[in-house]
Amino acid sequence: MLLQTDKKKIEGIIISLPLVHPFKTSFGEEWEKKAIIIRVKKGDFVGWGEVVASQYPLYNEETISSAVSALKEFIFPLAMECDFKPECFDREVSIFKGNRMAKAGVSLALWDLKGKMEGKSLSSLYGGRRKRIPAGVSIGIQKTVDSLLKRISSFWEEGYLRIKLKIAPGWEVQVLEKVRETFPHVPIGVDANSAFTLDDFDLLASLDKFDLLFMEQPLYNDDLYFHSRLKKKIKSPIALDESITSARKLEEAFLMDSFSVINIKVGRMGGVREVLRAASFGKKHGIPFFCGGMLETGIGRAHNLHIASLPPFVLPADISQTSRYYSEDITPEFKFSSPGYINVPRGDGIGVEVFEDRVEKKSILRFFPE
Ligand code: OSB
Ligand code: MG
Repeated sequence: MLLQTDKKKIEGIIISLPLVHPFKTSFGEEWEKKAIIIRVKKGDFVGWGEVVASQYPLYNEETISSAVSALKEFIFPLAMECDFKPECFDREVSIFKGNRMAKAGVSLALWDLKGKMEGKSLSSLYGGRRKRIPAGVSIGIQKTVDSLLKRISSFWEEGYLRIKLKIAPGWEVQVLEKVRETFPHVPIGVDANSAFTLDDFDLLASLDKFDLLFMEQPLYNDDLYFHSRLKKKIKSPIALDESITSARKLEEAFLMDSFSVINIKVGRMGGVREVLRAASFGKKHGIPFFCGGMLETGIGRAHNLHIASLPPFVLPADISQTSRYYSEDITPEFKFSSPGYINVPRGDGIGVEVFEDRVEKKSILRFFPE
């Protein structure tokens, strides 16, 4: 029987933050970011995590509400049984299928707690090397090509090292033609968020002429095999995002020759252990990684910076300055330390302060273990 006071030591807080600019992908448009912030307490120490599920199951199958029920019913109780030890949690939680974003939010909070209790940064706990992370930016679909060109130009001037453009059927060839006309040398990748099909191989091959850094998840969100078929037909390097839901999937995709580079997101992969496994596989086989993003608040972004410090993360990340996302975040602002680079925070755990008053102010629901 759990004591009521113990149940208060782990909680989820749903917050909502308005985005500075709406973010439109092949699957939908977001005007505000809803996130589930995880807070765990042990003694005087507090650990923070973030669940990156969205309101609707458009990126993957999880949602904010599916995550809330998974957290309350079985993920929080498991974290308590593990006495908030992240190694125990990451190992035991794997008996539960799916619900990876919900699991990852707690995994991250427990790793932050451990870092703070041991006086170590997450980067050092994970075996990270990099002190600063090369930064890219991901630009959504705009109302007009002109406004897209303006956005590219302003981010490029700010110093981002590469630009990722969201594409979708009808927002590809003609748009990229204009983009390349205006910016012949800017390093550009594209992300389709699984919007194309087997009927589109010729269309996707016609993007070869735009000299793309990568083409991210052009096909089905759970697919490895057809991406390997597509890879033989196009020159743009394929990046996988949605399909890589575990270290084992990464290995399968590698054996199938389905990709050239990988977008790693801890939420999509269910927690820190899975990312560390993927990183050791990536290191062994020389796979280039970049750290992806889900428009995280400062908490998730700090976690991503630590992850991106691991050896295989050689490519510019989808980790941008705070100003690109929020006018008022729940941590201090992330800014370039020199153009195109964001430092890995150096304090214990995530290494950044969390403004608890802002978390309170933005919160729309709080919940505890059931
Ligand atoms: O596919 O990488 C994606 C944001 C929400 C959902 C999916 C994706 C993205 C991004 C944003 O591309 C990257 C960022 O956080 O800056
Ligand atoms: Mg993506």
